Amino acid sequence: SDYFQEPPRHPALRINSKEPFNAEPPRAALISSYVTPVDFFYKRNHGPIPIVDDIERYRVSIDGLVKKPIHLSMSDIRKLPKYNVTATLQCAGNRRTAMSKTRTVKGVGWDVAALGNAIWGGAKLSDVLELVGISQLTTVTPLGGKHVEFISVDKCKEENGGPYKASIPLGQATNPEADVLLAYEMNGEVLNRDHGYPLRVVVPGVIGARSVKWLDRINIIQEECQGFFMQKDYKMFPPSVNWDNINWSTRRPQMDFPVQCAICSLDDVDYVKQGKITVAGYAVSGGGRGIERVDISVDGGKTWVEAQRHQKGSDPYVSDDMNSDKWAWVLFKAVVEIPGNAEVIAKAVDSAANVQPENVVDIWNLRGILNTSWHRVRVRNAL
Ligand code: MTE
Ligand code: MO
Repeated sequence: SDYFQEPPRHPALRINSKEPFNAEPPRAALISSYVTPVDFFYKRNHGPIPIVDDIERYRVSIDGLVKKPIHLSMSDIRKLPKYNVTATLQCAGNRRTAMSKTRTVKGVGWDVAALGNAIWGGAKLSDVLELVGISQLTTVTPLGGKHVEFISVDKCKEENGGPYKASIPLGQATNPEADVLLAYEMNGEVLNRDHGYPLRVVVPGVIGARSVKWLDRINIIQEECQGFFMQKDYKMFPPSVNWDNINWSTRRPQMDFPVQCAICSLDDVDYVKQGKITVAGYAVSGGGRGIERVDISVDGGKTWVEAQRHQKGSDPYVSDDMNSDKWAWVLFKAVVEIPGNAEVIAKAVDSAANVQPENVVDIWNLRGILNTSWHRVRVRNAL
């Protein structure tokens, strides 16, 4: 097989697919820290992990609709101002297994942990693009470039053995406030092979699929990337669309992540002693929208209490500027009285007052993406 040089991985990861390697941490491990340790950060791949071993000769080319294409070495990139951005990366397929239970969907199954929160260190894409004469906040180049395509060195089936690729609009790429990074560090360590060594893109607030790992080339193009993962995948279709009537061109590639949350202190069905229990989990939204509120119900949604939220330390922090890391999740916690057998629900509200949809059937889609429905778990009385 092509999978004989995979890196070592933490044995606690739950493997959803071996080749390509797709795995997530157990729920409780996921929320044990605000910054997710690299070992416990979900791994989402579409092919074997490539090996970039000659770092001296590694170059990222920047070309396409630019006047003077360039090649950047890692030391060229490290010379640019370094930024540390705390951002949650979430796969669009997070919580797919639960969506599949209402009606079958196509795709790798995931529980609720296909996401992680890391401190990404690297150069801002807006600074990098200035090196080819594209200034900040440019939305179209003189040569007609409107999109920035990221092309990897990996090889995947979906691209017929070609590299993984994706694009974002030029206006986002050249906006320093959008914090799009070419990252070479994760949590202060050199980025490891699983997460894109030596260099990956991090597009905060956007589905993980656009954060291309093992970057090879940045291509300035007129139309958005025509690759498989932009045009034939990662699009949100209505429940009426099936594999017989699908027309991919009718939908835009998904970019921003909608508001999401999940309980991680309990399994889908869990046995607890009657009395007070702690309901804890994460909440996160896309586009830099913070989390305004997390509501918890222990009676199937009849009544609600508000959870405490925090970022960084363990202290609850609920002032106006609580989303000090605007691209990052918040962890939440509520101590609730369990009446007996019960359905425990969490739902989040973001800073734009977006609320999660109540039922998964209403947002069912054939690729099983963006299951952001209210997160429901069942508790039973333990004797
Ligand atoms: N980049 C490349 N080159 N190849 C890939 O398969 N997967 C994407 C994205 N970037 C992928 C990629 C998807 S779908 C997600 S969710 C994230 O990487 C996962 O990043 P992680 O493995 O670092 O968690
Ligand atoms: Mo993903």
